[in-house]
Amino acid sequence: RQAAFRTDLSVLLDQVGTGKESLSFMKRRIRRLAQQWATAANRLDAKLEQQWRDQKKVLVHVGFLTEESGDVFSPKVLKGGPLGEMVQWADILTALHVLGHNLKISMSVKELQGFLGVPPGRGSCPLTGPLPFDLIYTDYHGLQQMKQHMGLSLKKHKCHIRVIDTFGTEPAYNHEEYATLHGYRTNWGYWNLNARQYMTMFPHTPDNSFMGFVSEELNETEKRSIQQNKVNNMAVVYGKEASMWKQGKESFLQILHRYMEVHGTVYYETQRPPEVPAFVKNHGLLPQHELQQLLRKAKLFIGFGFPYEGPAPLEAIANGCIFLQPKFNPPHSSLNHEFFRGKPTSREVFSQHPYAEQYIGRPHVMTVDYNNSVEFDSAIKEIMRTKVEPYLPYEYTCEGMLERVHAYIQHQVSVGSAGGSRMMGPLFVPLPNTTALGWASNVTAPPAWPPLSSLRLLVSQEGQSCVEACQSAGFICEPAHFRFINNKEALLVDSEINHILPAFSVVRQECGLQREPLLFSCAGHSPKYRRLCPCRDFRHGQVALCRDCL
Ligand code: U2F
Repeated sequence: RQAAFRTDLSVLLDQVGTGKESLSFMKRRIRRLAQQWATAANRLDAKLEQQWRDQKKVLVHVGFLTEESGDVFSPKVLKGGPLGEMVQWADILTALHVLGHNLKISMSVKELQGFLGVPPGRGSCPLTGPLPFDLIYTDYHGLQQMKQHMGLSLKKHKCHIRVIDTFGTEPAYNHEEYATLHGYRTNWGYWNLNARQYMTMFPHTPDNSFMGFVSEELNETEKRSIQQNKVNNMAVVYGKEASMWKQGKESFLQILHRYMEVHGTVYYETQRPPEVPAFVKNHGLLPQHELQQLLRKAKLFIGFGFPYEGPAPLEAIANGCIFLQPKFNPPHSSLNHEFFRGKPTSREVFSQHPYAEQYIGRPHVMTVDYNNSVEFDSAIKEIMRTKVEPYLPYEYTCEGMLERVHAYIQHQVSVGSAGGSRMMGPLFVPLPNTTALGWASNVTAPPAWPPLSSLRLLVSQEGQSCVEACQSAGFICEPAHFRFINNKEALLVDSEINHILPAFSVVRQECGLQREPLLFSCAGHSPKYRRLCPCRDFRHGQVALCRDCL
């Protein structure tokens, strides 16, 4: 069946259910953005020009909100706890609904069992027969629950699963045997999925797929009125929980206060949190739409280093604020920071919000060393002088998210229908007969996605990862292309260039190919190797898609 765009969200709102603050938060958000989604749906509909879109049977099982996983998030929704994940799930649900798929939503193990056809009370009874869904979106908690309740058949149906994973999972952590042998085993990783089945909040780990979320887009009239009403000396602090204001913040807050009126949205019960200095005008935790109003007036949104990689800076920038954030030197990672410890990634985070730094940058984003009071002081002065327009990258608009999710659903899956057991697309296809120059024309079915025309072959420096090598050349690493370059012919492309695998060992003067497709990794690097990197082009404002990807 062909999927048809939906602009009415009432069925979705009914499906989300009631009884928890997290669900109410998500529903408020869905309602508030309904008009934006409808406009975006109409625009994308026109852009796709009648392109056929399969209607998929989709199950969304939100593991972290199930009672069985402890659901620590719901009780904190109104108390300054994390909301980023709920923002993202609300948007994923809306995108799937708007794209016209046949959607089922589960927020408990019981519902999961019901949808999967597992008889209640027979927890370990494996699902028999075909899987009633083409795609299942879940998270690490949900994956664990599915393992318990689907037993062995999870393995068989694994290719239909997508795992929403904020900070990302690198291939070395995902491959069970490799992770166990080489010290990459964590509580979360080692599911032996194709790394592209993990979907992240920001495009920070190209080995995974970038799912994202949305932020409100302003029309021209709103943009103009915001610019007219900006209060040049008004700053809002990024941090809704008192603990984010702890220790070491006084010195730069004092500097900031010399120039600006400082506002906060810190949750409190009855008394003002002692961590928040008296000169700060604290509004308490605000509902999302009131926060937007505050950001419309403010000139500066200032980060204290935590939370990492949340949605709020994008909202601030979209409302015409400049986002000021601390540089991390040395970078934070699972090796040196409690928050990242045990997460299945070695990614180094060089500032509070690397996406804002790398993809947006000045004048909207300033990343400075907060320990250097001179640098900090001059950043504040510069911010007060600078005029900026509200800005939202296309990939964070409703249309951008719909476009991306549409492309994944239609192209990233193998053609298999519900019940099929083929592994997800490209990695498991036999290598085409490639030659140095002719590989684009010699490809046999099924067609590659992203298409091979997007491939740009590069050799990294010693110690450099393919993430960095591609980035420095203005491209993005594309793990789906590894299979085309992991062969002798590709290495012969330039036998002169002394080429983790495929790569060239500088010491041994030897090339090495990769035998385990699950270990193709954009992130890998080693001082002893120069890597062969499959980069690709990307659309301006939509890094998940190559030029010919739609
Ligand atoms: C991130 O989670 P957070 O919830 O801490 O992320 P924030 O950027 O603070 O914002 C989440 C939403 O909270 C809303 C705001 C954002 O959309 O509009 N909000 C609000 O409604 N009222 C207020 O007064 C202030 C904010 C990240 F997203 C998670 O993945 C991480 O786990 C977490 C820790 O790094 O950080």
